[in-house]
Amino acid sequence: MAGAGQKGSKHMETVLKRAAGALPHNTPAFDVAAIRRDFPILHTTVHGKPLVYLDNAATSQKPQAVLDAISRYYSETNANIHRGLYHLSEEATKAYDDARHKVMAFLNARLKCEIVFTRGATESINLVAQTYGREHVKAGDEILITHMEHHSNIVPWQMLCREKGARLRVAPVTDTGELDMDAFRRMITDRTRLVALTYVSNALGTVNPVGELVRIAHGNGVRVLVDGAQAVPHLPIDLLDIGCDFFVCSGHKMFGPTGIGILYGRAELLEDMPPYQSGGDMILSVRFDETTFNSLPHKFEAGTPNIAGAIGLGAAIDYVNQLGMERIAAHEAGLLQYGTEVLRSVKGVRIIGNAAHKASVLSFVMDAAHPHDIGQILDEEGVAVRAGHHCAQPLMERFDVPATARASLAFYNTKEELDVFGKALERVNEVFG
Ligand code: C6P
Repeated sequence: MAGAGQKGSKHMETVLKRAAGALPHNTPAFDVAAIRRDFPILHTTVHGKPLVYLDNAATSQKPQAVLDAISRYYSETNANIHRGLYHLSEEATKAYDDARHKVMAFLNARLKCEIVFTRGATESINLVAQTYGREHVKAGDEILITHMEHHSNIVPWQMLCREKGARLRVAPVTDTGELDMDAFRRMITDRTRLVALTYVSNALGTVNPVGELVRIAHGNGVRVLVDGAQAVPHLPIDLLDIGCDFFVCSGHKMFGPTGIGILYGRAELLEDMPPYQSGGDMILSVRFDETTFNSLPHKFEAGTPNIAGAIGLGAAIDYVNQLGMERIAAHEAGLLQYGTEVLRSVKGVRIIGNAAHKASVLSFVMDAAHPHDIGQILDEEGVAVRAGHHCAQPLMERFDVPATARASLAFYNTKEELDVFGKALERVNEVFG
């Protein structure tokens, strides 16, 4: 499963060993039927057909445990946090704080104060660009990204470069959709101030060897932000092992609610960064002539936060922990393999993104139909996929396609669903062929 680029990466070795099924012999079977019972939406119908949800990269579905945690919070504990001395407020504050602890443990961060709650991956990247970036990037400097970034990991850096007179450089991807490692090495120069790259590409599924990339960048004294939005739902994450300086992800892609996200930053970096937004809760004291900012992570959480969102995210983490991220990765590796075979068996399909190491994304085009038409026929069959540029327009250009259709998997998907997907694609050929 590992690509050449991953060789020598201790982190990747760990991930692959775990995902390849190197689990204890007594590990119970992954009971997908039972798991599916935890997700009410998976039992609904669309156009009279059972829903086959294959748009997990856009957002994941939520287990009942998450829905219950949010409902319980609002019906039993709702109060503002860090403000009241009364029982409810203390309970809400504790629940919010517990959620932060769960995130820290889930990502294997060093300290709870290194976990900042945001609205999502997009806001987390903007936070770093507008604080760390503005402080450290000067005219003539360079920021290095890759050709497979989501717009959220392009535009904030582009805007920062414009503002500062810095240069945005883009490491190329190969025809199979892997990062060109030699080019990446060459493109880190003494002008590079920051590398920002995705762990897993949302449009190709490529898993980048982030541990190795961080070591290369750090070897040149360059800080690294890893966009983990498409990695956290599929792979066990070990931030201490990866060693990056910043890591971002979104709750809604990891079985939690929308409107909650995570920024991880090394404490010493967060400590030095100016606040992003200002207002209540991010201060220790305010006078009209001076304000003292709060300690980490509160300095970056101005105003009343998404308390219910954080609690829901904590419940989502409890849920996937009980399944085990290693078992999730192993199950999904089997599904991805099966889905790839299904796609290969359909006439006129071309898969976009054939990296040796991929996670849960099947992006493709068909001779017979435009991706939007594919999406529509699939929808008629109850199959939900995304069709479009996936907020990765430069990548579409790189592969010379206007758009792709994209099926993206989660641990609750089954081979039977992929058979329905395959049959629906045959119908695309019948209708348009
Ligand atoms: N990708 C997709 O369908 P937000 O919107 O902030 O939760 O996540 C942004 C984001 C950042 N990085 C990557 C790699 C992503 O895939 C996404 C979101 C969705 O592919 C919606 S465009």
